[in-house]
Amino acid sequence: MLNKFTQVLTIAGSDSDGSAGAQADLKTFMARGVYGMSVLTAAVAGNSYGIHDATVMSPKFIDSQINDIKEDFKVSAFKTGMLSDSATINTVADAIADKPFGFFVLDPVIITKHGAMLLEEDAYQTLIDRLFPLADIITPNFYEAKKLSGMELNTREEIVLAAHKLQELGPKNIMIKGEHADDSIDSVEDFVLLEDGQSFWISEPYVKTDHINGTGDTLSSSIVAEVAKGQDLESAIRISKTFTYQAIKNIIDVGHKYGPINHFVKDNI
Ligand code: PXL
Repeated sequence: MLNKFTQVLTIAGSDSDGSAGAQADLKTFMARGVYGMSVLTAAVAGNSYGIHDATVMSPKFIDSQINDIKEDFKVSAFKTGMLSDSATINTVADAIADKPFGFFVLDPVIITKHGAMLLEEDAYQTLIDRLFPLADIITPNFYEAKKLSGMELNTREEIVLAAHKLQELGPKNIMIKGEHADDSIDSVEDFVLLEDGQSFWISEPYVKTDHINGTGDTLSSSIVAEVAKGQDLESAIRISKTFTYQAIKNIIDVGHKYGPINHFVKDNI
């Protein structure tokens, strides 16, 4: 008997060190038990010390990759990660306008954990105009939420307001990932605003480690996998938070500086 797997897709950049981008997405898809595919938008040369070079795929080549997936596969859910510039965003938006790939998790990747910029500043508005209206959920980190909402996020009230402001720009659901501002705080808090107006905070203990490359990519691709397998969105978010937390907590010793998280982690989640 043929073993039919749930099929999912990431449209993202390649990271040579395997810690982030499409590589982290594919590892997450594998760990969460779904068949993963990848359309590459860009490739970065990087290692655990940082990103040292990058190249952007041509719109034509991105379009060819998306068409090849469309023609052959039944994708249940997908995500976007690094989209570099307006030309890339426009290409992806045009190619997915007919909604070929199901549930859409938009991870609005702007900056890496260590400060490398992965989206040109003049493309923020293109992202909002072209992809926000198509997104089922966006998962900005603290910095990205500030940039995209144009708000300062100093209090919980401001984070809630920013989530509503972002929702008005088109995405159905919003997850703003918290930052760990200072060492006296021992948890990280994310805020989720759902399509029906319900909202909740999720708190996880803070893990003091340099091995956090690919955290956001892993969370968003896990949400893709769990929704594709049939979980409702809130359960998919909670399962994915736990998986990501476990992958951070169970450190693997790879690279000399800012290492990857652990996609091998096995858990009853
Ligand atoms: O984690 C954000 C990210 C996304 N995509 C690519 C990356 C990174 C971070 O390094 O390299 C390709």
